Amino acid sequence: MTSTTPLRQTAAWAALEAHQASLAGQHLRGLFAADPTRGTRLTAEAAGIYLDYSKNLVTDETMALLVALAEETGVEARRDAMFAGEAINNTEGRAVLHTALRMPRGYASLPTRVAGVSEIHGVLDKMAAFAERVRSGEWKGYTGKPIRNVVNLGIGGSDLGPAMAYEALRPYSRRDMVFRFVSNVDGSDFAEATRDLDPEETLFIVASKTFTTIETMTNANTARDWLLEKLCDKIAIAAHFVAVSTNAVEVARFGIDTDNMFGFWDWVGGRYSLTSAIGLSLMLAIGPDHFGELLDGFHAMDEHFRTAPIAENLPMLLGLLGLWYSNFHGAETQAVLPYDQYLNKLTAYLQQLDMESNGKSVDRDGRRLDYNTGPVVFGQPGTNGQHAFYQLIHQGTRLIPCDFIGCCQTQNPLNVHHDLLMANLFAQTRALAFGKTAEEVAGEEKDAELVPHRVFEGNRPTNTILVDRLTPQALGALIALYEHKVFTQGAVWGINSFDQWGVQLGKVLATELGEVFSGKAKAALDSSTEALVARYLSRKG
Ligand code: G6Q
Repeated sequence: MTSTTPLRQTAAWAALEAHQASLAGQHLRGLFAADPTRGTRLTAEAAGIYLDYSKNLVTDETMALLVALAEETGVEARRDAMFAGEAINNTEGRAVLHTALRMPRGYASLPTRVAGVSEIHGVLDKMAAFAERVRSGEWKGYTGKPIRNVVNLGIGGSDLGPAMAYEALRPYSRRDMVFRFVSNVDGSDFAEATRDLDPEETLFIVASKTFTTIETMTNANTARDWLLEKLCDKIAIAAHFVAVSTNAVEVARFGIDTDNMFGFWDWVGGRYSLTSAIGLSLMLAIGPDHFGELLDGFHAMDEHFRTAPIAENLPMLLGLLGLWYSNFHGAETQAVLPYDQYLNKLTAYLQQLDMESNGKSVDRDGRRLDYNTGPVVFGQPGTNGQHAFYQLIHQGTRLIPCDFIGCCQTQNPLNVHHDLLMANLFAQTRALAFGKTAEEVAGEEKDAELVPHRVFEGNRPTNTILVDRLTPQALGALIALYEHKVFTQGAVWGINSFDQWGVQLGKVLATELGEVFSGKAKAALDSSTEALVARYLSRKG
C-alpha cells in the first residue's frame, strides 16, 4: 500500500471482509472438532510467554489474510523505523525510542545518533547508585534517620507504570520499607498516603517529564509544606526530594538540587516510560538487580517483535486478532483479565497504554478515518470479575474479545488456592468458546421455559497468555508484548500512536476554571457550567 491508499481500499481489507462473510455459521465447537491439533497449533511462544490463540474466531485462512493485511500496510517497515530512531511521532516531530531504554550496554543496534541515547546507561547507573544508598541506609534524611518511606508523586505515565509494576513485583520488594504512589489532585490522595508517615524518614520522588503538570506540582508543593511543617528548615528539602524529569530548569526552580535529578528524553512517551528514570520508585523497591531483570524481559520481547515473522510474532498476532474483532466483527471493547492478584493494576495500566495511544480518529496525515480504531479496554483480576461483569461477556448481546493472563507458579503456595485459580481461568475460556447448547441444557433442566435462559451460545473469542512465574523478567516481557500489540494496531490503522492531544484540552480548561474560582479571571461559560460553578462556589464552605 502506498501511504495514500486508504486502509479500506487495500486488497487485504477487501479479502478479509469477504472472508468474514464466508465464516458465518462457523462455531468454535466445529473448528475444534474438525482439527484435534488446533489447541496446540494455534499457539506461539517467545520471551517466556506462551500464547494460545486457538479459541479465536479464526481459521488458517483468516490468519493468513491478517498477516497479508500487516504486510500490505507496512507494519514491519514502520516497526523498523521505530527501532532505528526515525521521527515516527510525526505530530510532535519526535523519535519513539522506549525500546532503546532496555537495550543492553554495548548493544550493536543502539541508535546512538539520536541525542540522549548514549546517556541511557549513565542514568541507569546513577539510579542504581542512588537506590543502593537509600536501600542501605547510607542516604540519610535531614535529621540523620535512614529513609523508610518512598512516595512517588506523578500522574498518568509518570504514575501508572511504577504503581502497577510495584504491585506486580511486591514479592521482590523491600518489605521493611513503605512505597506509596500519589497521583490525584484530590488532596485526599496525598492525605491518606502520608497520614501514617514520619517526614524524617520519607523521601518524595517528583516524577514529571515536563515538571509543569498541575496535579503533580500541586502534590509536590503540598509535600514540601508537609515536610517543612515538621522539619522547619528549607535545607531539609535536599535530603527528602529528588526529581525525575526532562526539565532541569523547573526542577531547580522548585528547589531540588539538579544533582538529585534523574533525566530522560523527549523520545520517551509518558505511557512508555516505566523503563526510563520514571521507574526510580520501582528500582528503590525491588533493587537494581531485579530492575535489570525487568529490562531484560522487555528487551527479550523487543527482540522477538523486531525479528520474528509476522505469523509467529506474538505482539503482531495479538494486534491483528484485536483488529479482526474491532474492524470486521463490530467489537467495541477488549477485556484484559489477569488471573493473578499481583497484576491487579495491569488493566488500568493497559487502559492508558492502549486508549491514549490508539484513541485517534484521523490518520497520520490528518485525514478523517472511516473505520474504528482503539477499543475500550477494561477488566479486573480473576476470579473477582467472574462474580461481577462476566455475565455480559457470556450471555450479553455484544462480542467482547478477552485476554486471559495466568501464571503457572504461584508466589504464595497456600492450600489449593492456585489450582482453583487456574481451574477458573481455563473453565472460563472453555465456557466462552464452547458454551452450552439448548439440547445440553434440556438434558438437565426440566422446566422448558428456563432453557433459553440457561443456554450459552459460546463462540466468544479469547486469548490465553501464560507465564511460568511472575518474575521481573516475565513482567517486562508481558508489558512489552502489549506495547507492541498497540504499535501493530496503530501501524495498520495508519495513526500516530505516540501523541495525546486529546489530553490537552481538559488541562487548559481546568486551568481557566481554576482562575475563575479564585476570581483572577472571568470566562464566558455555557449555561450548564456557569450554574454548576455557581452552585459549587456557594456551597463549598
Ligand atoms: C502519557 C501522557 C500523560 C503524561 C502525564 C504526566 O503518555 O503523556 O499520561 O504521562 O500527563 O505528564 P508529566 O510526566 O509531564 O507530568
